[in-house]
Amino acid sequence: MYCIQCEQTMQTPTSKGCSQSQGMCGKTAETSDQQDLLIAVLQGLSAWAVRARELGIVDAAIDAFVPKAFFATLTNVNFDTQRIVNYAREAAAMRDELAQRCRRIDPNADVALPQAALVLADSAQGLHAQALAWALNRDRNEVGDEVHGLRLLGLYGLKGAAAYMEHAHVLGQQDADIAAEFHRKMAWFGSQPRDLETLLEESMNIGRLNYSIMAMLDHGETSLYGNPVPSQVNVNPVAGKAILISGHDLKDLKQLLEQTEGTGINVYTHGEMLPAHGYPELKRYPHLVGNYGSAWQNQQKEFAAFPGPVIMTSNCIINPNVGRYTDRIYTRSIVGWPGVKHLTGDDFSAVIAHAQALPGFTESAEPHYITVGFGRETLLGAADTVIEMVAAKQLRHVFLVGGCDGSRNERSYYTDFAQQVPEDCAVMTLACGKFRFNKHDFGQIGALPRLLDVGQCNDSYSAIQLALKLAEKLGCGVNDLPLTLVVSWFEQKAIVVLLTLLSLGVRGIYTGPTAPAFLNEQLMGILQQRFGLRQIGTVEADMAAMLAA
Ligand code: FS2
Ligand code: SF4
Repeated sequence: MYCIQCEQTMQTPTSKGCSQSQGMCGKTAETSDQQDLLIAVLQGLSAWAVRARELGIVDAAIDAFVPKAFFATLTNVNFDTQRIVNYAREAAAMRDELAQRCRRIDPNADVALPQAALVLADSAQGLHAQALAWALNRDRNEVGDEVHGLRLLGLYGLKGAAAYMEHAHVLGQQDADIAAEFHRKMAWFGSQPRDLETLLEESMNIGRLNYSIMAMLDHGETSLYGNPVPSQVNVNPVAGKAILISGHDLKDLKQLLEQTEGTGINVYTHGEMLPAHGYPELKRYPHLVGNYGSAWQNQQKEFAAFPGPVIMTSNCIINPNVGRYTDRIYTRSIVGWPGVKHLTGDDFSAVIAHAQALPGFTESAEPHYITVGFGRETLLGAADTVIEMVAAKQLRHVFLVGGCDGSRNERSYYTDFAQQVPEDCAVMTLACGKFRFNKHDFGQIGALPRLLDVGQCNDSYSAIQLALKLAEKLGCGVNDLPLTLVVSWFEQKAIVVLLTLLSLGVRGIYTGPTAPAFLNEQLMGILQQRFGLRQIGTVEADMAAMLAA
């Protein structure tokens, strides 16, 4: 096992990366190894998808399958080895069928990438041997840490982009040009490139590609569910039967709301599903009663205490056996945990029946409201107000404080930071990192709330749109705005969002609490030198430096 993809990876003074029998997240060596093999097979399939396009063959099913299966290898998504192996077999079958179609047009059609000729073994032993041969660190000693780390920056960035492609696809959004570029990147990173400059440039290209993907996802969400509007959300329980839904997939929530209508069951959002309360087509259901709990790393306590079934629509799932709710949690789509019921299709009746059989909340708690829904349209609509407030010296600075949450104690930096933001400054936030401070009352600044919840991690697209709009209206660059990004790392969606920001020329981003291990010292040095990327220090010193800049 060799997995180094997230911020919580095991680190000792002498070695970095989860490399024993199980990773910090609970992923077994067997699952991890099979995920490496799946990546190799997907790279081979993508190489054929690139070749097929040259022959005029564009296969929408393959364009959807590759990112979806790749998504299953992200942190905290799929821990079920058999499902990973099934994806690999499906990919190999698609690849062989596509090769045949190509050869019907050009009998000599072929691709050079070795992964394209990978024939999966029939036995578990054979698959294990193949997985070791295709381990992501297979030539690390030969190429050195810098090249290896840069390859992983691209590969993990591509994983994040794949996740957003799948989220968009679920909402009916697919783009043949985006898919073509995605396949090219998959195949290219599969070719074990070694040139540092090209690797860095291709990582930036993945960032640019992801900008288009996030735009496509934004279009999918807003065309189906409307533009988010500022909305109050109760974060305390309401008496009655209850279902909790987590992850990023708004379509699952919509279907659940339709099917629970009139049943007396209350639906609660959890984690990255919180922004759903701002979408007109979702918030109109009165039985979407509120948000429960906080970020993913607290789920073992929070799900254990929830008196109804739980649905995980995407990342981040962690071991349900610890909190003893394995019989009460359901996975969807790419999510998997061995022994957990997996729901396919559009029918949630099993979860609904389960909720009816469980006690639900016996009494309501005093409501506590927070505000969400500062999506793209709302933010752009506030651009003139922001400019006027800055000109009148009423608004000094905006801090975007957000990103992924995690378990390290050092993450209290983000709570302290948000709470110490001066009264004449505002905080924009997004993704699950917001749960560190989003129940705190930040009050108002003029006509604006001082805390603006922009949405999920992918809604960084909305924050980027606001920054671009402000820069355009003021006739300056994004880096000249009184705006600082203070983001927290965890998994691969954060990596690709960072690549997007860097590719758009955003400089001086503060990151923390610790970099994922693949971003070794040399790589961080490169990113610091080229993009002014900074590591967080103390709240007081960082805040002073940001305001002075
Ligand atoms: Fe949080 Fe986990 Fe959003 Fe990440 S719920 S760390 O996957 O994607 O943000
Ligand atoms: Fe370790 Fe993170 Fe990989 Fe899990 S996803 S095995 S915690 S590096």
